[in-house]
Amino acid sequence: MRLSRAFLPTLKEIPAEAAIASHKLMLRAGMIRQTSAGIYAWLPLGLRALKKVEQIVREEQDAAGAQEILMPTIQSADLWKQSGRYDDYGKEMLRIRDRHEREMLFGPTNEEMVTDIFKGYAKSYRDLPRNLYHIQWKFRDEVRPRFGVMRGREFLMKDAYSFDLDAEAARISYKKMFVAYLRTFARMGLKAIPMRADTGPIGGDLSHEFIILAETGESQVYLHKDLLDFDVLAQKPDYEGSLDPTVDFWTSRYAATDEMHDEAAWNAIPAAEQVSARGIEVGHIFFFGTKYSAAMGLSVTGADGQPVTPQMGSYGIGVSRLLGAIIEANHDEAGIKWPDAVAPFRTAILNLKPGDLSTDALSEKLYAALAGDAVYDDRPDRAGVKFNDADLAGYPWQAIIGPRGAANGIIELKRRATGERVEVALEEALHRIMAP
Ligand code: 5CA
Repeated sequence: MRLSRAFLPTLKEIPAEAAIASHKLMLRAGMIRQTSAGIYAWLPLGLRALKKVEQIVREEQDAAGAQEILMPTIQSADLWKQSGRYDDYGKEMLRIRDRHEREMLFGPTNEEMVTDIFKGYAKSYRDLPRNLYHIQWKFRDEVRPRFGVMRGREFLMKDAYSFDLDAEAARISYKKMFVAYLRTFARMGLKAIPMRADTGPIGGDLSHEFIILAETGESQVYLHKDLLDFDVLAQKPDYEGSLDPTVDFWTSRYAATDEMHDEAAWNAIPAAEQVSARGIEVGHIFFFGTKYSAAMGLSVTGADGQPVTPQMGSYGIGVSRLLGAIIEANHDEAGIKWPDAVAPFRTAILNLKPGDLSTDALSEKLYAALAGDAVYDDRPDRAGVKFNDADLAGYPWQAIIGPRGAANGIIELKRRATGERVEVALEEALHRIMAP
């Protein structure tokens, strides 16, 4: 993307209600624009980062054996009356009437709808286990939408739903998602810690929240330091075999949010091994047995010919919230420091003197070689403006091309996360930028 033609509206004046770094930075860098309270439009830079996050979520769901579908945002109230949640959900649910005065709603989650869809096809034990997920916009009329995309009213969620024949099989489905979640967040450069959690309005008796550590997080969390040292990606997931070792490790060490905190268990941990921190909930998984399948009449024929009510779980990831969370965990005074895997563009090429034959030629060559995964700052602005904007938007690499270097084919490469700089020729610059 050439900045001279890009729709990348950086902001100098930040609205007073932007209280935390990620919200301020997303507005300043021109990633999002608020259109109503808690509702945002995604601008080109923000949308690219959102798509990167979404794709990592998708790949790990697919790898764990879940299958992608896409359910609508608008649902019929009838489904929710069947499960009994229509009245329970209260003012958080946005209720709508169509032209025939039929009661509809903008979905805050999809347990009812997916159970109804599955019920239309699943007849026998051979139709299970299955795990269906989608990545779709949700609406919850939060009392206090705040912190930008972190607590929005309209937000993008990945929600998966598992169907199993018995509780033991359902716990295996739960563990697969547990491992897939650890991998998903690790690939985004985040340390996400699973913590036993309350089940709230979703229900059930087994639940984990995945919390990433960040100073501005909404929850206070307590954990054993071993959990911070574990390298999730060094382990190859074994979704066909037994998943116990990984999950057992995570569940064997203390980790709790404020609500579930147990002072006695905490005090039993040596002080040097205790970590207390602030955290952001980026995912939440639930096992709730037959709560929805029974209420909605989902039943299949078991191997012995008897009817079986499937055991279910649901698994959510806050895809749009993750953008805020990643920025909370990766920024400094100057702006965002994107982890490579989720950066909207990997490189910013800063041509310090557009119109100069050698800077133009070298910049164009690098831009072509980076094949779309770069912004090219070809604007006729001062160098200082370009440096500031590149730091603010947080591209992992800056390729700085000035007339003196360019005359000798030299590019100054800056790593945004560390501030490290080297002067290299084009081939070497490409080599470093492309390195995995
Ligand atoms: N049906 C279940 C699992 S699919 C469910 O809805 N779980 S949830 O309520 O915990 O939401 C899943 C994830 O969505 C949360 O972990 C959080 O990361 C994200 N989320 C929830 N509410 C909001 C919100 N108002 N703004 C942004 N993200 C949100």
